[in-house]
Amino acid sequence: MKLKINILLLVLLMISCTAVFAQVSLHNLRCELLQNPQGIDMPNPALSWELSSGAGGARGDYRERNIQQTAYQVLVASAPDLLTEGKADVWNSGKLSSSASIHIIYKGSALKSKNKYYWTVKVWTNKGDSVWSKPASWSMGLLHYKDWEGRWIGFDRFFANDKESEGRLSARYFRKEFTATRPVASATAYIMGMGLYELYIDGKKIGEQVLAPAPTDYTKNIKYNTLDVTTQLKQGKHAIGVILGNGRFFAMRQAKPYKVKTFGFPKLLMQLVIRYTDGSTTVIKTDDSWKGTADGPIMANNEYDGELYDARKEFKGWSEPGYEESKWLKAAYVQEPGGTYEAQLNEPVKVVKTIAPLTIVKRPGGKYILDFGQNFAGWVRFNVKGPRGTVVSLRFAESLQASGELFRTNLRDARATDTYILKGEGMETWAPRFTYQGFRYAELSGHPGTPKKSDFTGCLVFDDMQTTGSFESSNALLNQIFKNAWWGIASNYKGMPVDCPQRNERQPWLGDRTISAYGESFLFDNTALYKKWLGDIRYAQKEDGAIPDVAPAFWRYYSDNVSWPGTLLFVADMLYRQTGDLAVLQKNYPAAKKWLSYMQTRYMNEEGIISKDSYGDWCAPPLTAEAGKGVNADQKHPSALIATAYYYQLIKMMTTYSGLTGNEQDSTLYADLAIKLRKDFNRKFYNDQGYYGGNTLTDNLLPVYFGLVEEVNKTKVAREIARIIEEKNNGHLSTGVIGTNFLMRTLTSIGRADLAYRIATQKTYPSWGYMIENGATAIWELWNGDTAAPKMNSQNHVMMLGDLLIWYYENLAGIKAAAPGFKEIVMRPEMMKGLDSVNATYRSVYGMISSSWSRSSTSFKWEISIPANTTARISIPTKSAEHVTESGRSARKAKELKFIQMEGNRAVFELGSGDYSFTTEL
Ligand code: RAM
Repeated sequence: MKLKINILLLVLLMISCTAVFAQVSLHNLRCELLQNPQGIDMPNPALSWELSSGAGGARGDYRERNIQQTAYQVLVASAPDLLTEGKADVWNSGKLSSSASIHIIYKGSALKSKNKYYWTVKVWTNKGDSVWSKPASWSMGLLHYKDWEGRWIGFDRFFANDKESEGRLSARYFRKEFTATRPVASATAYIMGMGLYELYIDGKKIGEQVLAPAPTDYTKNIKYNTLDVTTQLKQGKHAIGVILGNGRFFAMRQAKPYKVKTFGFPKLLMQLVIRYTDGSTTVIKTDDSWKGTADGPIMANNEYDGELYDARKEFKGWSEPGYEESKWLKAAYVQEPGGTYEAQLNEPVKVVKTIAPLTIVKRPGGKYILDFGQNFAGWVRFNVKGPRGTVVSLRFAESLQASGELFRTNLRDARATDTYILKGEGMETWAPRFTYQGFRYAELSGHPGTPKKSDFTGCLVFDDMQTTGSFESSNALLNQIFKNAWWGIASNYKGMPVDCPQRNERQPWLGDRTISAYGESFLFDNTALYKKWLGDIRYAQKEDGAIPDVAPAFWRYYSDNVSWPGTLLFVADMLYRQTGDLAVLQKNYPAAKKWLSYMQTRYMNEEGIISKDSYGDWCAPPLTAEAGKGVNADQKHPSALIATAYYYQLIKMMTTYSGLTGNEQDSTLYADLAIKLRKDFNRKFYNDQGYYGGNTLTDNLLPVYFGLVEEVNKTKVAREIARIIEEKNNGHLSTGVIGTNFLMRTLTSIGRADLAYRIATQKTYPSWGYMIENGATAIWELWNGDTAAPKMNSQNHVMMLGDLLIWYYENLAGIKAAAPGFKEIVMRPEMMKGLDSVNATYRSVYGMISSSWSRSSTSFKWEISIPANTTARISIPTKSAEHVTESGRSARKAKELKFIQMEGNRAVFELGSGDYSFTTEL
């Protein structure tokens, strides 16, 4: 009898072991946040992985609960078949006791330029071990300047077709033939085509990237792209073709040298490294054996003005072997741009989405207006058939005039026109290469037939990032604002975050992204882009410490204010908190320190006040839309309160970050300065009536959000904020970019989420709903975009989003990081009258987090998913903890849930990974 029991036990144990074992799986292996990246050029990249208990990620997949990693082991090898413990020839980390599964710094043998590395990981958890993960890989770029074997080629001069006065050049074409003498094992192209390039091999375009590489200040730093072209190359004859467009290299407005930075004529440095199967290698590199011409079909191009393409000038077969190149010129050696070379680690820009026109309407004079139903950035690809020499043009605009004509005044002098001249050889399909426009409407002229909707495709062009989140609620307006925000954000990512995609500006203004970048991160994985942009800002920093308002500083604005340059630290802070990557802080700390001290020395008076400011609460709404009618919105109201409050907040961040980044020597200095500034600020700006400064909404929001308000005054100031919104503004905001950055979260933190909700769901002026009521399909630059003068009035700008999207996720869905990277999550959805359900997901670096709640007057239901290797503290609105059930059982009694306490009418629990389904009575 005894023996029998023993055997039974053993069997049971075995079954449960196997079951657990199979449930811990690993997926989404990433090197420096990208999956299988090409051309990493850092000596110690970081590796991350996700654990899950099911198929991985989405709701319903986290079957096993409370999984915590206890150890890991990483193997790196030079070939996939060496990825076993005994054979891994590059790195075997050994089994390390650690819960860390993100940003694991590579510590193996020195990584070599151009090599490809394969890696795998195994983890141990409290619930069993994983097997070795499916291998991932990354390839190294060129680590050293000397790895570049070729020389810069180009033509440092104008050609006949160049339109110097327009700031538009004809594209430069380069070609080179070569022979692969042996069977090819692998081939990789490393390319810097300035300003923009397209690479062809044997007539085929390489890669899906467009508008590449990412723009930078080329005198400081240049991004190269690494492209695997192994499948293109067989033993035998080949040809490389490269087209170069202006991009940001040859400035679009040459006539404004006081403002615009220009870099010269297009130029190229590339090399193609071919490894043969016998182990030997050969490098095809740019030199003066290449041939070039500026007399090709792209007769003029730049971003603002568009492209002029004459298909009659196409050179058939120019990027294939055997092309008759005698009319082409010998490529000239040209000066290198000056910047260091770095692999582009941010995602390439691509045609991410296409949309069909909704309507095509005939207009007088043989013209047509295409309406895509959506304001977006990109271009139109079209099919056309007609006689040789027919000139077809598309002019773009965001909206129409009452007459039905395009409204183009707000583009300022951007010509925003693409022109195609037919070669007359049957159906011709064309899209521009080196331009993009921000538009909803396109006016077609010169079309030789009857254009059909199906001949036109709107191509949305932006950085090919992973989607991080979704959001839906019971409120249709909130959902529509979310959609508009998605289009606005997507339209303004172009290898850097620009302010707008349509007028003659399109600049990466720092102030537009201070907080918006954070909200954007809930929709798009913008980590690599913003890391790159922080680099752009650091490169733009002057010797003395000054940081510009635009970076890369294509427009040279070094106006010395706090709020725009302060974005360096705000965005670094955001990346650290959202992704847990401490390296971001380490990298940016010195630049922030230098700039803060620069500002303090020059602009802080003895009373601790910084009066120097440039923009004030930029684009705050005029009292009524009517009052703002025809008024230019570019009016500056510098504010010492804003400058000083921001400065204080930045110093507070530095106090924390000095310790985290190994700069402890600064901690006390910053801490003391913060204490002094807080006193000074209150002395100067606090009014005993219970408000700050001029008692604008923004003047009061900043001190509250930044923690500047003395304890005794907190209630008064909070009451004043509510009074301004309820009584003065009749439930509306009255904030510009600065105030809107902190509006929704401040209101929520003072217990007035209801007011935040009221503001967010307004349809009257000024509000996001008002924009939509007046036809916005993205987010406007101005609250009164419908009445303001066209001079500075974009219909596709993200800055007015402020902290709205953060609020959607953190406060409506209740998904918020409590520890960097969402290692700890706090879930506390706000309940307010009128909002009955929210369903949101967010893909964190640990995996998918989801929150889907709904409620009636008497009950609350909540389904959540928590990724493995994280924990969450959740707050459930309820009558009492006893009323809460999880999957039909009492939550208080469930052993995977830890009841913490009641906080008002909420029950707080702690739990680990898994899918949970809560129900309770209200
Ligand atoms: C305008 C735009 C831009 C803003 C600057 C200060 O050019 O509104 O978004 O940052 O002004």
